[in-house]
Amino acid sequence: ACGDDSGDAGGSGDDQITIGFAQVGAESGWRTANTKSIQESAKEAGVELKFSDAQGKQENQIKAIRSFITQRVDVIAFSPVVESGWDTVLKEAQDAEIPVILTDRAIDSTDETLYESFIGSDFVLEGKKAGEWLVDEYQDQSDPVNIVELQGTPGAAPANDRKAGFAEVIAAEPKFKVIASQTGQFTRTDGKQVMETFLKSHDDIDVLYAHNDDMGLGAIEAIEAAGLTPGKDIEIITVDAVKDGMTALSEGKINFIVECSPLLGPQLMDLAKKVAAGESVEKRVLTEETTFTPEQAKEALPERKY
Ligand code: GZL
Repeated sequence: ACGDDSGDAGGSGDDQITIGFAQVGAESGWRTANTKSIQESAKEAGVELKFSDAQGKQENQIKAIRSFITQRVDVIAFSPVVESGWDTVLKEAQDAEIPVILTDRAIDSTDETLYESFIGSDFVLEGKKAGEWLVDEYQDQSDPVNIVELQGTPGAAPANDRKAGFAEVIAAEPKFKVIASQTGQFTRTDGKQVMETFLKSHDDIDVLYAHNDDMGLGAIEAIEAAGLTPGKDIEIITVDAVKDGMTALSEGKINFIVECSPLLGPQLMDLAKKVAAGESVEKRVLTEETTFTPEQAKEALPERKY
């Protein structure tokens, strides 16, 4: 309620708080949907948002966090582009008594006092869901199943964990062989280029596992340019479930998508208000998400928000 003097830490006299948000960049459809969710939710929540785009560079995110400290924002939130290298700048935020919320991606720091909460998906589980679909899809085949993998940004939590979860599940069956695995930086352009090299060096690829839809969509262009049929000659599993990915899925060019929701804005605003008011919040907030087959994509597409 306006004017309630709940003794907010920092910030202006009334309820309105200011969040400094350091975004990864604009590398994928998922990322732009995530940015839109955060910006729209801030408006709806009456929160002042200072927003920075790091173009995928950790040093730019660190600079942005330092500028938010100087500006004395009430809360700092960010999606760490990679897992490591955050302790120093987060200690500076802690010393300035500005609480931090992690969104989307985690950090590998052992000092959990450096942030109040982490809201994002369980990327290992996402990798496992992809692996479980593959095990089921090939349960009647004993011949080797040759897999190529397009990894996300090197060092990023979703790349590390989606790889680990998938590998853990397919390790149960020796017929599954990852014959090539390389980063496509979560982008269509790189996904296409790397898939072209995979196709040049392997003529027996059965499956592509791409850590996000955008790399899978780039790979589809390379597969079609090579005269092969995506979804049939090479089965494709991706992660995210953004509109373009779901469209390709509904057309049978992708066979299975593991959803990773970018719509973290509303929950982030709730967390930030509580944290700014000095209330305790859950250390880990998991996002709701599911999986899609082509049939399910056809049904879901009309009301997809991103
Ligand atoms: C996952 C997010 C990843 C998406 C990619 O939460 O960090 O980064 O899967 C995005 O599309 O680039």
